[in-house]
Amino acid sequence: MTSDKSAAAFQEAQKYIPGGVNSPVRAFSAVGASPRFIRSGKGSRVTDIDGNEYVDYVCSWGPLILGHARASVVAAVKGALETGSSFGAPTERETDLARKIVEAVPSIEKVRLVNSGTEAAMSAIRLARGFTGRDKIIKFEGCYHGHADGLLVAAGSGATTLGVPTSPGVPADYAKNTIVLPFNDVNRVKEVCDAEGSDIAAIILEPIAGNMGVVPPVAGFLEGLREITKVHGIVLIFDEVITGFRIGRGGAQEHYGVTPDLTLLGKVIGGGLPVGAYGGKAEIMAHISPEGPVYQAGTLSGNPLAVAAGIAMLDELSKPGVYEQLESLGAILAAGLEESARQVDIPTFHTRVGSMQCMFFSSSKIWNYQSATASNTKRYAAWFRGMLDRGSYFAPAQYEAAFVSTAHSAWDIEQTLAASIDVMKSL
Ligand code: HOZ
Repeated sequence: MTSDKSAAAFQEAQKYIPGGVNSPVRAFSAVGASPRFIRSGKGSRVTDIDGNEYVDYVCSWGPLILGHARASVVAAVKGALETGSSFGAPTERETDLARKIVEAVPSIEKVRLVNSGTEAAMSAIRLARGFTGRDKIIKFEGCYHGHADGLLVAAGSGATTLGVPTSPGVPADYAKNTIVLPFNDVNRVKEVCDAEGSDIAAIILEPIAGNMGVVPPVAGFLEGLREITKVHGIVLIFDEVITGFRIGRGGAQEHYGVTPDLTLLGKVIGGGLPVGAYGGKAEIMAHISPEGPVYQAGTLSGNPLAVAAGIAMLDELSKPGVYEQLESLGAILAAGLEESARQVDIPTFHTRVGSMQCMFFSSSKIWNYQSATASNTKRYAAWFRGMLDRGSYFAPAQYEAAFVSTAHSAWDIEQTLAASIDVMKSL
């Protein structure tokens, strides 16, 4: 498999774009490779500019739960484009998407559409602060909530991959209001809230961490947070940018039966176009401008193309059998990858919830950031490169998730598992 055209395109891109990419992890620097430049995607597969085809387990980092260029989504976007791409004025479609979100997600009574997960997180934190009149927030090590100041503290995803979990450029004055605690340790949260709960506006977390690899919550963690936040009047925020409409229509909150006060959405609800959303109790959302005094706005918020894609996506996800299919594909992939490592005695630890999963190259159990970041990232990198050469495109970093979509077939996964057996033998 040659990648000369991608290599040349990367060189060219580096002349004009920092690091040659518009989001750091795409540069493949964590896996000692040069990124493939993608020409097109259809269903479960992407094709690079050298003509190589890959079974894609990145799925645009989560949004493409129906695969690439799904006919209904394409038709919806084309239809919307023909009637105007942006108005900066309300449209009925926005209400339609909002209604679908409210109907599906247990915690959401009202929702505001924005343009990205980062924007959703930043706005929800401001809202929680405005609502409570408090400044401090608690976040968890390795959880990633986008790149706003104050949330880019002990952050996962590319920030961890590239060794800058707390970025230069985040003022100490911002970071000091962010209390960072270990994921899955409810006792530490209780201690901190017992000491300074009346100063804490919000606890924010990914209910299933998806940016330090995939780390599900241990039994009692989410329930414990719900209880503590109720006692201290703290706003509980679930960042379901990855898990929303992926783990099920009601997200991780429905799966685990724990209802937060506010929820962040993104990825799936935009069908692959730039969208984010935050929503929750009407009483809290009433503080958002123009209903209330907490300001947040955006020219492209509720953009007609993104909203049309989101509606088409959510309509397909409401058909019977979709999540069962995703569960079964995810299980086959996870079991097969595990078996490929076991056959050659390479220690791995596998985590999975439905259609999101991670294979950690680690002999220990993974339950938080510390255990996740003790993984053998060099081995992941070697496995990643071997898989790429054999036509399977996984995330170019250990600390990310692998996703399946409804477009993945049993044959796709079979091909990937055969490749993994081969690659594991070569490690
Ligand atoms: N933050 C994303 C991974 N969790 C990366 C997004 C991208 O590079 O597209």
